[in-house]
Order: sequence, then C-alpha cells, then structure tokens
Amino acid sequence: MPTVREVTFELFRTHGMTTIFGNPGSTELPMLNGFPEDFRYVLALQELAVVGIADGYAQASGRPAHVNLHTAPGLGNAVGGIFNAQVNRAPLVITAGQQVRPQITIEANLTNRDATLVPQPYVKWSHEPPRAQDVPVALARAIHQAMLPPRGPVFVSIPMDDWSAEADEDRTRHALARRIAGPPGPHPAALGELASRLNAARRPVLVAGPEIDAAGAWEQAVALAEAQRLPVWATPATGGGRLGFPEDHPHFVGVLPPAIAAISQTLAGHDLILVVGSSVFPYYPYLPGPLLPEGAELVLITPDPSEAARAPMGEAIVGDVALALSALGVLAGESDREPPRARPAPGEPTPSDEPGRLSGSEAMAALAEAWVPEAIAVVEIPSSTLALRNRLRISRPGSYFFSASGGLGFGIAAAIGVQLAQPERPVVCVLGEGSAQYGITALWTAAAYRLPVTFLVLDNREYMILKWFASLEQVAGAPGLDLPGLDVAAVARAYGVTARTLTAREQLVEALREDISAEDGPRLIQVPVASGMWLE
Ligand SMILES: Cc1ncc(C[n+]2csc(CCOP(=O)(O)OP(=O)(O)O)c2C)c(N)n1
Repeated sequence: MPTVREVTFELFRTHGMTTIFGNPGSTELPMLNGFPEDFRYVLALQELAVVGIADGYAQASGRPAHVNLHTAPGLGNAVGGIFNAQVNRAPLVITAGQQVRPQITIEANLTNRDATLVPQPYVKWSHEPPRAQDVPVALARAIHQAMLPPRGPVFVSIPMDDWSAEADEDRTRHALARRIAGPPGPHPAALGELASRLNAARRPVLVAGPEIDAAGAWEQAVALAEAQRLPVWATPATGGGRLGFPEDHPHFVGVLPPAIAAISQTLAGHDLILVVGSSVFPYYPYLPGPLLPEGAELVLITPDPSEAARAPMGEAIVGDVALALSALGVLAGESDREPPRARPAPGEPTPSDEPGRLSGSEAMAALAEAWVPEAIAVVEIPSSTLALRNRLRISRPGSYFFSASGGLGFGIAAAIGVQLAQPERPVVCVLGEGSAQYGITALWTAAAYRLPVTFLVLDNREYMILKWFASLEQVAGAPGLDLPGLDVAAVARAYGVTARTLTAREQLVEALREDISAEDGPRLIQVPVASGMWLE
C-alpha cells in the first residue's frame, strides 16, 4: 500500500510541480524524507523570499508552484508575500507542516493553532485535512483551485505524521486523474453588443491591464487595437504588475496616472473606455474627482467576478480575456477612424544636480541603451518606475513583473523565480536600496543556485516615494524617511554575488551590457542616484 507521501509526490509530478520552494523546519522534514531524484528543492532563507521566488516562477511559467513553509512562524513570516501573490494572481499551492495529530489538541510546541486562519484573507482556499488519507485529495483540489480564474494562492496545513500514513488508493487514483477545462469564456451576446458599441463610438480607447499578459493575449489586444484604431493606455503603474500591450507600439500612448481625478482628466474626450484585464482602477493616492469624464461609458472585461463586482462605475463582462479579445476582434472588424498619433521617442534624460550621482532618468537611459529585447525586467524601484517604463518601452510579452500590491520584498525574490522559469532569457531586477532590504536574503539563493540575474540597485539614500507622498499629503517633518549608510553592494558580496558600484553613465552602460550577457551567476551593480521622482 503506498504512503500519503508517495501518492502526493505522484500528484505533484502529474501537474509538473517538481520544484518545491521552501524553508524547512522539523515539522516539514517528514515530507522531505527520501526526497525523489526527479524533484528539485529551491531553498530561500526567509519565508517572504520563498513566496516571492515561487510567485515569480508561477507567473513567468504560467504553472502552479508549490511553496512549503514551517508551521506557524514560517507561515506568519510569509503573509506579506501571500498578499502580494494574491494581487499578482500567482497560482501558489502553499503547504505548511503541523504538529502530529495526537498533539494538536493539547497545543504542543509548534502547533499551528487555527492554521487555516493565518493566511486569510489572502488565499482562495485554506484547509487542514480531517484525515491523513485526505492530504492528496486536498492538494489536488488546492492545485485546481489555485489555477482556476482568478488564479491565486491556496493553503493546506499538513500534520507531520500524515506523510507516512497509508494512502486511500481509490480516492487518490481519482484525484490524480482529474482534469478541469477552463477558463470560461465571456457571454457571446455581451460581446456582440460591445462590438456594436465599439463601432458606433466616436472616440473609443483601450486600457490594457496585466491579465492580458497572464492570459497570453498580447497578439489579440494588438489586433483589436489596430483594427479598431484604438489608442491604448496601460493601466496605472500601481496596478500594472504585468504589461498588457507593447509599449513601443504606435498605438500605445502611455501609462495612466493612478488617481481618480487624474484618470478622468487623462481620458477626457473619449466616449467609450474599454478596460481589459485590470481592476477599475488601482487608485492611489486619493485625489477625488469624477469617476469618468463627461459623456464617457466604461466597459470592463475581466476573468475575476470580484473585480467586476467592486468596480465603482461602468459595466463588466466576466470571462477569459484572450477569448474575449479574439472574439471581439472578429465581431467588431475594421474601423476607418483616424489612428492615434505615435508618442515621441524619449528625449535626453534630465541630468542630476548632485555631483557623483546620476539622475534616475539617466540610470534608466543607461539601462535602455544596454537592453536586449529578449530580456525580462523585474521592477521594485518606486521613484524611477515611470522613467523605466518610458525608456525601456518593452516590446515582448512576459517581460515585465512588478508587485501590483505595493508590498515590498518582492523584487529580488521574484527575479530569481522568473529566471528559474525562463532560464534562456536574461533577467534584470531593478531595485531601490530601500526596497532591496525587505527580501535581501534572497541574494543568497541567487548565488547558491548560480542564477545569472542582473541586479541594478539605485541608491538615493532615502525613501524618496514616501517623501513625495508626504508633500502630497501635506505632512511635514515625518521621521524615518532617510536611509544613510547602506551599502547594498557590500551586502551582496557577503552573500556571494559579484557586485560593484558605478557612478558614470557610460561606465554603467558598459557594465550592464557585460552583466546582462553573462551566464555565470548573479551580478549586482549599485548606482548612487540623486534625490527626486524620475518620471521620464
Ligand atoms: C512591506 C512594505 N513595507 C513598507 C512599505 C512602504 N514603502 C513604500 S515605498 C517605500 C520606500 C522604498 O524605498 P526605495 O526602494 O529606496 O525607493 P525610492 O522611493 O527611494 O525610489 C516604503 C518604505 C511597503 N510598500 N511595503
């Protein structure tokens, strides 16, 4: 009779989940007993990093990823990352060890009391199987649940004595064989009506969101925009965890600002606003105003019923965005509207006024000069995100990952996961020196697994974006916004990452070219940058 462990590993095999991202403790060791040779364990040294790596891996591979954490303390450390994964729609199957069943009721040491409550409300499903024999069945359900739209993390707590129990063969045989076809398509009648409205509109516009990338639907979005002559905005950078449209395309007009009043102003003059694969909208900060410009209607297409329900205005069609975009393209056909005017190429970057420091725009111009189209950007650089978007103008799908939740500690870890999922493509992680600290231990994983990620750290010695928010919120004299004395390059070297500090733009271009093409493990470049918000 096979054990719960044997059939569970078989289940993971069936779903191609042969990589486990983890940080183990004594309660997880029984799962790892006799670890099969066809599996790989990716170790990270703190749980926020474990989840971030799995998040990047799941998003960049489009596959579910298994995260294994250490009972209550490990799961507790991971919650910030689970929040990020939920917003990123990363299909993570998170497991944590638990005390042996005979000692849970007496709450022996390391009992994960009320385990299923810990990751709430950021998981789609949270469960501790009532019997050892239910573990494989619960995990099968968890995998399907994580992958069904909207994708996202799920959690299963597993008592450590379950792994050696005898499996229920009939139940597990069926659980292993199950397949679920999906995702559901949008209602054809709703799309037909939308197509007519699109053709009748005078000045329609498309707002492209991250789900277009997750659904692999760039081609369909481009075809629709071209046939219907639509200008295309990216959803605000705050919620643009991925890019839904090529940013070098002549129809692409820019990134929407994130506040209510500014969005209405920016979209003024349009009569039909078609939002695809984004929340409506990832607003921040609160700058009140009309939700829509005068005379405009809004229609959202999303796979997420909650996103459809909570939008403060407009109509919504729920369904897969790839299916929706291709059907809409066919139904709407060609329009003879004026095509939008292409936006100008980025100009020379604003120079820094601080000696020995580049401006954020200069650093991003250097990155753009060294960029190769097959590269992937993983971004956690608050004060230079818009400069990066404007200068890189990413032209390929699956090439940009950003934590749309706003939770820091994603960048370094996610870049590692993306590199593991896309070993043939160069991965460049652009970080603020402040953001880098939350997940800094992930540098060890990059070095230990010899992953050729290029880390570019812009060091402005401060939490610049918070100073910017302070002025917006009329907050004066807030403490805790300066970061003197950090040396990320020195920390990186201590973790085994090759690192240098550069101050001249030309040197930076050269170094980035060298590091992006290198394949011998992680490299980090630290660049002192001047204080400021870098938007272009
Ligand atoms: C987990 C977490 N803690 C705190 C914050 C608040 N926060 C947002 S941006 C920021 C500063 C980031 O600093 P840095 O990376 O140096 O970027 P800069 O704004 O200077 O470009 C902080 C602390 C957050 N978003 N997430």
